[in-house]
Amino acid sequence: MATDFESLKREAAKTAIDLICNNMIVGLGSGSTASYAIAELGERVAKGLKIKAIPTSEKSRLLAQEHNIPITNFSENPVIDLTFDGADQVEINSLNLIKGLGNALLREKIVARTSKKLVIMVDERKLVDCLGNQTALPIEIIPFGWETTRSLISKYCPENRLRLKDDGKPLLTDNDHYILDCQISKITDAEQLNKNLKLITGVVETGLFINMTSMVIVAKQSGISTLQKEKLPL
Ligand code: A5P
Repeated sequence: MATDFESLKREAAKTAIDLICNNMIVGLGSGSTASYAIAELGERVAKGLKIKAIPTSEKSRLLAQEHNIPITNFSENPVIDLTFDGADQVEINSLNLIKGLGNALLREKIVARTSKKLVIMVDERKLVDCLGNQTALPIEIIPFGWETTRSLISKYCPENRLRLKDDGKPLLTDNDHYILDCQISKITDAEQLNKNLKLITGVVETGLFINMTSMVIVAKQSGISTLQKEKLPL
């Protein structure tokens, strides 16, 4: 029987939402798994759960509004208790991530670094021994002079291409930036690569999330399992 990955993502999303308690400030991730979680959170809010949320993309903001989830901001609430989000790849041992396939990596990283706990929800296809290979590493860059930024990035990631929309024009993120998708067969030192890329003027952020993950909820056909570095109540 074919695996129903959408059901697996929904299961992971429900497990993440079970971690949310009254009065928490909650970071809302982006992408299809996070959308399931936002819908589930909306149901809990309708039943009386009291939280406030900070979304990581305009799409997630709209979804949260549709589900009547109260939205807050960093001036009212500078610390987030828990953020749930998806990922494009999870490195099993380190829990380092590649994120940004859905264009939201910059806000996702700002929200993640402001969160006491970052809970990642994935199905088992996203788990890897080493980051890279089939999943491109997205890098958010400033449109001005992007060609020159790209040639500097090429020193570390020679195989890269500008992310385009269906009409062939460059995709603009929620922050009006471009994204460069870098194909790297094996990212053996993600921390150093992230540092090197961030030193290039014109690079705004990379999709490498290093030492940020508190817990990964993995939905498999055989059930839910968790990977974590520190103990969290489930
Ligand atoms: C958004 O920019 C991404 O970081 C997403 O969190 C990531 O692409 C996972 O999305 P899915 O849950 O749709 O796989």
